[in-house]
Amino acid sequence: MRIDVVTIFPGYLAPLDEALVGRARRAGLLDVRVHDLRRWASGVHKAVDDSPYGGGPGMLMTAPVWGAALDEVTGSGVGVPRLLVPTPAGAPLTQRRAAGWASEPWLVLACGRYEGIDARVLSDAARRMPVEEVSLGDYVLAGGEVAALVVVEAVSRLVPGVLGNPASAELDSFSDGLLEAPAYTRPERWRDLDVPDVLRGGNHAAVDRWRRDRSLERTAAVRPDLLDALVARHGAAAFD
Ligand code: 6GU
Repeated sequence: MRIDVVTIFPGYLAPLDEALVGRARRAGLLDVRVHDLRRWASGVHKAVDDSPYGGGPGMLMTAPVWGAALDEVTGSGVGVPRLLVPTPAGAPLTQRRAAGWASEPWLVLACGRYEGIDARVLSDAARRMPVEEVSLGDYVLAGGEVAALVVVEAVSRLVPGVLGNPASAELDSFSDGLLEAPAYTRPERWRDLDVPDVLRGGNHAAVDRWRRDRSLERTAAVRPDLLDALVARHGAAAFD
């Protein structure tokens, strides 16, 4: 899978050299390319922003700069990519959306800064490729770069071969609509705290039941909205 990221702060994407994503890139499973938007800016100042029509605070990133960048980047491969634009005005990032994007051959992430990007950039891109605006949640970041890191990591671990053990993706929080149960490893006793007996007993049905109960308990405590959604979808059968 190919992923291009366009940003005025390419250094912000340095973590993509590390850990799971870094390893997947070196293994040839992911082709990640980070581009400096200023390459497509002109004039001595290489400006990428201007004040908004209609007034208001802050600056907007301009259409000519983003247009030139996206023309070149999205035209540099086989077929057309899906364009993802991180913005607090986007649809919430979910495991379902990440899983959908993980089966795409090519994603391009356009990172905005300041008050965002001239709206015509996405209108124009949408004439040639699928475009989605995506948000991490209900709070405001200074720009799309951190969100791009989040999207790349959430998607990458669902690309076949990237995770050592593909079963770990299935056991994740959210894949069954519940948060994961607490987990333990050696030593059996640590600072007078013991690993729950049931996990050491070898009764797999009992372990499954215990984990399901702790999942429900934890979800009810911190994410009751997820339980409501599960009941709306499956009714009482959700808890069988
Ligand atoms: Cl994707 N971008 C920005 N700038 N702020 C955010 C966000 C994205 N998601 C939540 N807050």
